[in-house]
Amino acid sequence: MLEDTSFAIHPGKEKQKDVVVYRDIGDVTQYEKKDHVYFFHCENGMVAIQFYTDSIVRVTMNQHGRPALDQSYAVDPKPEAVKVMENAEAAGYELKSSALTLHITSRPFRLTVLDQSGHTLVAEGERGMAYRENGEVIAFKQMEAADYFYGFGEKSGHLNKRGEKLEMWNTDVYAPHNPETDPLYESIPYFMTLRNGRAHGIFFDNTYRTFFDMKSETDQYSFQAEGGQLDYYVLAGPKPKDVLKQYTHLTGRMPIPPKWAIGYHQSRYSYETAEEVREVVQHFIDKDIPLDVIHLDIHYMDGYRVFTFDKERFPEPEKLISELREQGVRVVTIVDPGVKRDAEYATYQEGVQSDYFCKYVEGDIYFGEVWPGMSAFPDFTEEKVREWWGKQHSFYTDKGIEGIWNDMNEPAVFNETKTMDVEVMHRNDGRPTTHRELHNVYGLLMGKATYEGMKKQLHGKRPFLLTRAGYAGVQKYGSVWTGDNRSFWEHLQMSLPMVMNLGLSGVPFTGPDVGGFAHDTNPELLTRWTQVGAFTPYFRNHSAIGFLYQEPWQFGEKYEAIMRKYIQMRYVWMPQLYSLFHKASKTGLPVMRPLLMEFPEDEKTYNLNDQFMIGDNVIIAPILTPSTTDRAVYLPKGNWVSYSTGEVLTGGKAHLVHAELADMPIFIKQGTAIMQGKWQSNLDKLAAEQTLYVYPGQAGDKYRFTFYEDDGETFAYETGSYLELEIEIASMEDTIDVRLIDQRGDFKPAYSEIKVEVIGQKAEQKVMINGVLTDSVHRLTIA
Ligand code: MIG
Repeated sequence: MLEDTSFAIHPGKEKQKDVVVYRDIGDVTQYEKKDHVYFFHCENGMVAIQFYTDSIVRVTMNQHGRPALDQSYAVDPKPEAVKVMENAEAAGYELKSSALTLHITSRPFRLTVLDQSGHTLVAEGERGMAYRENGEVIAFKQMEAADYFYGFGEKSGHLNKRGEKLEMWNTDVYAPHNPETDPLYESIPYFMTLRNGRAHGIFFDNTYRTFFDMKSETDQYSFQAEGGQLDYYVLAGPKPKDVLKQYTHLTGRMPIPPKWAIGYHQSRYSYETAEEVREVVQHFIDKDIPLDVIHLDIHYMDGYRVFTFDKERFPEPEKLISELREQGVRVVTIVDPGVKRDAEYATYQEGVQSDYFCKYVEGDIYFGEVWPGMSAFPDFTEEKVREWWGKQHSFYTDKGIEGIWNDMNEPAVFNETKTMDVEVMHRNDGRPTTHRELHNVYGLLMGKATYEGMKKQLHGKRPFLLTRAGYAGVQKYGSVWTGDNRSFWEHLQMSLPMVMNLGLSGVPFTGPDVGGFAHDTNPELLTRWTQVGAFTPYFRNHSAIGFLYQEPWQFGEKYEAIMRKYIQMRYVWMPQLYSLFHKASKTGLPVMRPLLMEFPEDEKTYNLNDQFMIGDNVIIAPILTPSTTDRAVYLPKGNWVSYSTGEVLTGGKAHLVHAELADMPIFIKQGTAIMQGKWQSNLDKLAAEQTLYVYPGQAGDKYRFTFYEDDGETFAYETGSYLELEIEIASMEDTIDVRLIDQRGDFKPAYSEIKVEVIGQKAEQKVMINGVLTDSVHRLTIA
């Protein structure tokens, strides 16, 4: 390939510069308020401003006419009734809610958004909102020297995206993911800016191909789309956590997953027969390695036809599934969107006869080549198609399956463009529009169809969905794995900022293929990766056809023992993790977070890529390079206790810590507590005992957290069947006071009390439980 040689930079190849002329929205000619929306008629179009809440304002520019305000694929809630003070001055307008102030100048239209204390959040300079004759829309915003940028969904590279230009166009990328590999499978056109400890967000709700440019200019950034409206929301912050709450108020929050989905998953492309599957599961049982889920990749199907099982490789799927279930293991099956063109295949017949497939405007079905050969693609932009697709899943639920894995839903097609023809015309519930506009929501809508269908058919049980492609709001339907990574140490390293930025983008349940998908893994990499996996929200080991098998026992007893320890540790930490998943479902706050989320005042955390937090008090600092047993760990202010040695390290600086292969550095903040269970066995994963580990702090430290528990698999929590314990730890000179401040919900767990263990109790300190001094054994009794 000439393109892979220096020919690619041949001087004669340099293209002529494109002539790019942006037309500014221009001067305000008329101002009008209608149904709580402020409309600014301008020379070259119209801008609508609408408050969603006190701290969320939406700005929509349409160069053709009145902005459409009801066509979002991501935002469900309606605007609240926000009290806005309006003020029209000679030079412009002021709109003010309790949290946001908007200054608008009218010649030309320029917008500045400030927070309630007068800090500028988003400002326009010489350039503001504009468009091109080809339909592109763009917003230029001023960039300050102190700005750091996060979010943007699923991106390779580092945590802070300043200095980068990013693209959103859902793409199947098998080629090795590099720092420059962009775009990938998910499009989340959203980011958070952190500036001097204060954060705000922008959600650019546009489904076309979009670009975010924090690179080309030093004092200005821009976001742009190939078409559609310039439609964006400014989120006031002021803390990173506030921004997350605001963003997920708009785009929704993850429903609490079934507990089993938070456990360990084993996958392979593919376990090819029922015997092989049984054998793999049996190994886990025999070796006492925890396993909640085994995945069936494409080989389970009959000729890659979705909603079928191969009769020879998987002759009695119900039997297999129920037997595995008795061993404590569930099956998740892959489902791709492509439906094989086969006149004798029921799903295809039905799709054609009922007109469910994507078509060209002329009426011909679009066919693309994927695994099954020529295939048609359901038009998920239609409600009736989503319902039909959802119903097909009774094929799986009838056999005892509760989880589905959506792959190739960018959609990926084997051709030059890697996807569907952008001229395909989606019917889109009566507002026909091309694939060019809706490409980025195809996977989201497939996920919605699948999740909602599964939910109906599971009669009260929680479904689990794993999806590769998505758009803003994907968290409402599924968890996301980061696609086809490789067994490189660099990919282990890159997975940390990637998962953290996904968390900052509202998607809390994500993780990479542990061990690496393509390429041969090696024992040390797999071991280190499994240690990290035990603490990433989604934990699945998966590998590709043609490469080494990488189940935890594949490389001998030494490595197996360490992986067993860490996979079991996942279950020891389950009460803590499950409480954090619950919190994420309520607030949008991610389970796995960058340190900047908890320490936004500490600049040292702003681009910390090789450490992360679980909740607000635990720092994980994994080893991410080969033959390494020491690493630097940055600990923010406070004192931090090593989980494995009990050693106390002072924060506000970096430390050199030691960790043999059998160990991964974990630190718990003094003055806080964590909740732990016990690993029982694959047959019985519910810990009968819970322990609250208290790490006393300085006199005067107080820490409050909520422990959450429920049945782990139904929606009964929606009607009160849960247990929430509000626990407070107060550290004092001579006492450590552990208090149950509040208990909510009527779920009765298997245990009736929680053991309390104090780590690092001083000789002069006594322990009080609910105000009563206790001796050696401490217990919190559940009412
Ligand atoms: O490109 O179904 O990312 O996890 O094993 C192959 C086979 C299609 C891509 C997914 C990968 C999966 C594989 N799929």
